[in-house]
Amino acid sequence: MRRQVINPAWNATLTGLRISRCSQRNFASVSSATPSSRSHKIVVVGAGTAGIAVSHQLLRANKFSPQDIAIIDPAAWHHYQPGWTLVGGGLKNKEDLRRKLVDLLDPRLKFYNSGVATIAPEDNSVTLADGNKLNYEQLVVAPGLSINYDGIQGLHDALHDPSSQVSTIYNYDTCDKAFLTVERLNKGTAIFTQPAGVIKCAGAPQKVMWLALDYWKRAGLYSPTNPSSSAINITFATGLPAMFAVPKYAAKLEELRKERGVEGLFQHDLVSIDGNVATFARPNGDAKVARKFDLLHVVPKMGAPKFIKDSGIGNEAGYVDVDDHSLRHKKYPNIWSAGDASSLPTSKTAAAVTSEAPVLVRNLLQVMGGQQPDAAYDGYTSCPLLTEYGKVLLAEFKYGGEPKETFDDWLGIDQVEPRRAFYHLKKDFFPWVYYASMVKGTWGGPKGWIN
Ligand code: UQ1
Repeated sequence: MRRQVINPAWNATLTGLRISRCSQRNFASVSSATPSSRSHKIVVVGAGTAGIAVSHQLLRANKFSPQDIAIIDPAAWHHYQPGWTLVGGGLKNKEDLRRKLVDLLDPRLKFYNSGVATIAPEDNSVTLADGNKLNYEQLVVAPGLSINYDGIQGLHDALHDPSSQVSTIYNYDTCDKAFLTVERLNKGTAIFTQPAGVIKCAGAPQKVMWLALDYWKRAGLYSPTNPSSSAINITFATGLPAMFAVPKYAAKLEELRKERGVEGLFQHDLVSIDGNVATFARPNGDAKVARKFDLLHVVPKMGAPKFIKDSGIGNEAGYVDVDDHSLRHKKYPNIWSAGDASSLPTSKTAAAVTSEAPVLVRNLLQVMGGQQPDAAYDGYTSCPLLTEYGKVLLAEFKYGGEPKETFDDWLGIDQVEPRRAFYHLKKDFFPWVYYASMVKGTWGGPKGWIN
């Protein structure tokens, strides 16, 4: 394990972030410097998947001069986070999935490598962590999610202990530890958790498990047809009531779970780790359940960065309160949001951003041109769910949990069946097209190349 370097700026966050200096972007710290004030036509908060795609799609409209658009992000690195499940399965090196953020940004963008202290929507301004103030005509808020490592007692220390069998793929620093723990296990109980509540990429918690299962199967340590006499036994413990939120895919994944002898603990929400004991909360005040483990893959709790709610632009749950279809703020018509920190009631993925960004950009440009915005997002999102080495179930759906399958529409292929072609999309094509096109504003997901 690499030594952890703790970013002192994080001390100011209330979310309890204490893990990676680069995979998490801290937007809520304040430091002192000589404050100044600048104006931009558009300010974009966040240079993750949504912020960077939106910024570059805006530039490609050829309506802006250099520095008309500003982008704010405190991070040094930009990560292809969908690849971290592949790192957890030993299929990729995490170093290959990141780029220096500054190298991805078009020089026509004004880059503020800083966090955000607060947004003042009535004043059309953003105050940066370094005290500088930016005025905007239009604001795009896309800071992503914060991970609350302190939401599970004992998690922080267990993750940082190189000898522990506790890991998570939801972090640059520990995504490779996940595979080490899988390789190291030769007998006992492996538990894979998923919290109650919203996380990014809701399928990832079980992707890691399916790959680990396949790894142990190939190593002769797990027999799906005879789990009770296998050296390793496997449990999926989720805070949710089913394997997946969309009934079509949930049914298939439940079938796989049973077929493969994986124990399912539903509505079991991990709350603490103490040595080799994991404790789960149950609904309705039922007694907590404690389980011994020899390997624990944890998915921490997540939420929107606190400055969103503090700035008065969040909904009850703290996400940027935008219209489900126009992506325009419900109260402030010159504020927009896409990506994980938005209130859009869909599964939070990079695939969702492929459909959200063009809608946001079109509507924002129409509003700037004095027109009515006419583009509507239908909730499209996708989860390329690794079910074993070499196979992916390509879940694609829209609002209402209704399947919207690209290859069914196109070729009549039912995507509920795990396939090798989808595996190569996930492992080879998406990581490539992401850096070759998506971050440049030229990838429209199921629509193919755009702009
Ligand atoms: C996609 O465009 C994309 O972006 C690179 C992904 O990576 C995170 C995806 O997982 C998916 C599913 C898409 C959607 C594109 C197609 C062709 C189905």
